Amino acid sequence: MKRALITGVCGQDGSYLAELLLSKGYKVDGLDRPGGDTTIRQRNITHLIGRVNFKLVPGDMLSLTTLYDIGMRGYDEIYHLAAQSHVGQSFEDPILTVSVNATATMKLLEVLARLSKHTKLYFAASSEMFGDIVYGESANEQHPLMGKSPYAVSKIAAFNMCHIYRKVHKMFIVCGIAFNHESSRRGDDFVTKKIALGVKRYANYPHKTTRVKLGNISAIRDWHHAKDTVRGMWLSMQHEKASDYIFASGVGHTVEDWLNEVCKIYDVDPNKAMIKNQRLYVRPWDVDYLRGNPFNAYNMLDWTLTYNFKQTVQEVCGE
Ligand code: G4F
Repeated sequence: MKRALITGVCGQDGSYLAELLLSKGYKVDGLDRPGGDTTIRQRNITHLIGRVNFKLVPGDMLSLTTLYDIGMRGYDEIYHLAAQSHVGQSFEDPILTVSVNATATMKLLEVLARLSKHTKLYFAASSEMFGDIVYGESANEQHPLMGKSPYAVSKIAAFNMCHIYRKVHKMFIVCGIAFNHESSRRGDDFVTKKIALGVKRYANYPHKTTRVKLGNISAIRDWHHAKDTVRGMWLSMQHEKASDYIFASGVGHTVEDWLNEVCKIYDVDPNKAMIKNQRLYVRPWDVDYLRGNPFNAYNMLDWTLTYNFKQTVQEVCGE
């Protein structure tokens, strides 16, 4: 029986990944950072708590004790998903973002190199690392990294460090460069879920006070479903060679496209349901266009998408 650790198990990806690993017969530990309301924090994994082979391990990636314990447990596989993952918030607290996303990941690498070199590590990198891609083109794993936010820079630092440990310490480290991936378990402050919840509220109470307040709705993102991403994570860790993989749909849509699709579901006029360019939600420096080329994941991992754009929107809306 393989033993795996998922950091960030309470998040969207962590919860789907825990389900997948349990279905494959793994013994799964989930790192759970105490704090806030437990019911809210654990809402994505309530159905897993108490299940045989699933255990919550309290800890914090910022704690050296936690990192040391992880090293000492000698896991077969670690899926390192814990992060400050909100790009907008990274402008508000760049230091925390770098501490959690970059420095803690670097410490984890060092701990594993010293205490548990056989452990395979998956690092959740991000398409934000690319910064803008030339309009109309798509990024593969070799695309230059020109991050435009503290979040992006933190992920670039950790990504580069993963390459160093893969090369110098001969460790099995996979970097998954996931483009935007969504689901009904997405946090409420990401634009997809925010629109889904906001338009539904407007449909029920159509009034100017219930309109969804948005920032830049012309940004283009390459969205797919998070269940597909986590399958890619697992597949990439089973390949004989550790590598980098793009997880993307290869199709770009604007935030406005997402809004229009949600408005179709609730039968409301998008122009009435939202207010755009709200300063609070416009980023100091936004990535205008992101589209990925998942050829390597398709080719080397037999990774396929089971949700298209429309189905992803529907599932996020819970419809
Ligand atoms: O939903 P978002 O906040 O996702 P973003 O910034 O693309 O990042 C997500 O995907 C990355 C992968 O590419 C992950 F690495 C990252 O951790 C995260 O999961 O924003 C999407 C777009 C942006 O252009 C943003 O400016 O939507 C635009 N937007 C417009 N109005 C808004 C809003 N974003 C948010 N969160 N809230 C708004 O009101």
